[in-house]
Amino acid sequence: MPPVSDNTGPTDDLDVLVVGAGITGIYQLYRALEAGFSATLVEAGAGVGGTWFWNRYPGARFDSESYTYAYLFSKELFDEWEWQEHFAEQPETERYINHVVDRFDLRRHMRFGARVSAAEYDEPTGMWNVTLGDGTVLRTRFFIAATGVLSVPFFPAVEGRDDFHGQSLHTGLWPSTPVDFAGKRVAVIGTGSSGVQIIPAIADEVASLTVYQRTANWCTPLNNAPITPDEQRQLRADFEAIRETLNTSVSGFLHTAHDRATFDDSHEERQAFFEKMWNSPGFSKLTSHYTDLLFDPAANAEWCAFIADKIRSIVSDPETAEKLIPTDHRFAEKRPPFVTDYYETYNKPNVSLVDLKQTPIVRMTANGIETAEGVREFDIVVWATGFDFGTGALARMGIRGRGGLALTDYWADGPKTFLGVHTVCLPNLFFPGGPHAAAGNNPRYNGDQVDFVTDTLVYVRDHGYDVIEVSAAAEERWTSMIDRGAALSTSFGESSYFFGTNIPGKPRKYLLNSAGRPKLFKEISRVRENNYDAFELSRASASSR
Ligand code: NA7
Repeated sequence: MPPVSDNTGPTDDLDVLVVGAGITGIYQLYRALEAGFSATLVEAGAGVGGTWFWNRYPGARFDSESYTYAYLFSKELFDEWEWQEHFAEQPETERYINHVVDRFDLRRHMRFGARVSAAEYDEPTGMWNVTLGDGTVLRTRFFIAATGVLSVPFFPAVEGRDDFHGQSLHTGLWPSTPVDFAGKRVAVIGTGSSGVQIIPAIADEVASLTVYQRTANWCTPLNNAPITPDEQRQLRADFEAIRETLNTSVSGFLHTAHDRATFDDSHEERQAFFEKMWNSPGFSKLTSHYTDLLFDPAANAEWCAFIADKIRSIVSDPETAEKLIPTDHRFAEKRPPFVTDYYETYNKPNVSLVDLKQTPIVRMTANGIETAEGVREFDIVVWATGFDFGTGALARMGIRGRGGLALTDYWADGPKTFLGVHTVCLPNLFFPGGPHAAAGNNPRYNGDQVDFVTDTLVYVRDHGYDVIEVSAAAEERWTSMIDRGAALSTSFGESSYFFGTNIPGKPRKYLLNSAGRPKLFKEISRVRENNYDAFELSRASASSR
C-alpha cells in the first residue's frame, strides 16, 4: 500500500482543490495526495459521506452490494471492514466512509462547512480562485468538483409550501438528530427510490401514513440479507478476482450475465426465470436478465406484466394495486427502485395512497395538503421529490472560465463534456462523477474517472505543462455520442431525471452515458495512446513554475 504523501493542508496555494467529501471526492483526494500533489478538500456539510451524509432518512440503504460499492484500492481496507449486510443501511455506510478517511489520514486535508460560492479561472497564471461561503479564497492549479449528481434536493413549487406549520423534511437534507415519527400523521410526497425506501421503514411507527404518488415505479424486491461468516471468509479469499471483475465489468457489478433472450424460452420457462429474477438481489434484475430486456419492447412488456401480477397478488385492495402499476414507462427506462416490503405496506390499515394524476395537489395549508379531494392534515410532510440531477451542483458554484465565461451560460442548452469529466473553456477543471457519467454501479464508473483525472494531472505535471483544456472536437465527439445514445430509446415517461425533465425549465438533455463503461474505457485508452492529443496542453504566460 503506497502511503499518501505528507502534504499538509489546508493551505491557500494548492496543486489540487477537491470539492465534495462523497465517495468520489474522497477517492480523488486520496489519489491526488498519493501522486504527490498538495491537495485540500472542501465540503459544505459537517462530515464526510456526500450522499450518505445527507440522505440519512429511515430506510436509506445501498442497492448495490456493499462490497461492490466500497473502495477497492486497498486489500487491507477490504479485509478489515466487515459489511454486516449485502445491502448496507446508511449508518453503516457513513461509519465505513469515516473509517476510510481516518484509516488513510485524510481528514486533516479537509475543511467542513465550506461551500463554494464562486470559482474563477485566472488566465495569466492558469490558476483557479475559489471563494468559500465565509469569503476565504483558495488558489489552486487544478480544481476538481466531485459534487455529485444527486446533491441538490428538489422541492416542487407547490403553492403555500412555506405555510405548513408542521415539520417539513426532504429525504436528501435529512436532519442529523432523530425524527420522532411515533404517533404522527405523516405524508410522503414522491415514490422514487427514496420514497419507496422510507415508506415501509416508518409505516409501523406512525399514526397514519399518506403516500402522494404522481408516477408509479417498477419496484422489485431488494432481497437483502446479512452476510454470513462463511460469506465473509469467501469475500476475503476472492478479493483479487472480485476486484478484477468490478474493475472491468460493463456495469461494475459482480452479477453474471444471462445468455438467453426472452422468447428463446417457452411461456413456462419464462415465468420460472422471472420468478428467479424476482428473488435475485438488487440490480441483478437488470444485469442478469434476458439479454433483450432493454432492447425489445415486447420482451420488456413480458417482464412488466409479471411485475404487475406480483403487485396485484401482494396488494389486497385492487384499486390501490392498479394505481401502483406504472403505465407511462417500461422497466429500467427510469431508475428502477429496489424495495423491502414496499407493496406489502399498502395492506396496513394506517397507510393510504393518493394518486396525484387523479387528484393533484392544489396547495399546502398551515395544517396539511389540499388536493382536488379536499384537505388532509399532517404533523410531518416528507418531500421525497428528488434532485436537480447531474448539473445541479456544478451550476450553483459560480464557475467562470476562460474570458469570464459562466459555466451556466456555456451549458444553457444542456451539458457538453468530454468523458463526463471536463468541458471546453474551463482549463484545469474536472468533475468526476458529474453529468454524462453514473452508468451502473456509481463508485466504479466514478472511480474510473478519478483514476483518469489523476493520471492526466500527473501527465501534465511530468511533461512540464500547467494548463490543460480539452479540444472542442473531442468534446463534440463525446457529447454527440451521448445524445445519439439517448435518441435510441423513445419512451421515458413525462418526468425523468435521466433527462432533467423532473426540474421545470431545465433543457431536455440526456444526463447519463448510455454507452456505459466500455465506451469510457475505450476513450480513455484512445487518449493515452494518442498522448493526450484530445487536450491542448500549455504553460500559463505568468506561470510561477
Ligand atoms: P426521484 O427518483 O427523482 O423521485 C422523485 C419522486 O418525487 C418521483 O416519484 C416524482 O414523481 C416525485 N415528484 C417530483 N415532483 C413532484 C411534484 N411536483 N409532485 C408530486 N410528486 C413529485 O428521486 P429519489 O430521491 O427518489 O431518488 C433519486 C436517486 O437516489 C435514485 O435514483 C437513486 O440513485 C438514489 P414523478 O416520477 O416525477 O412523476
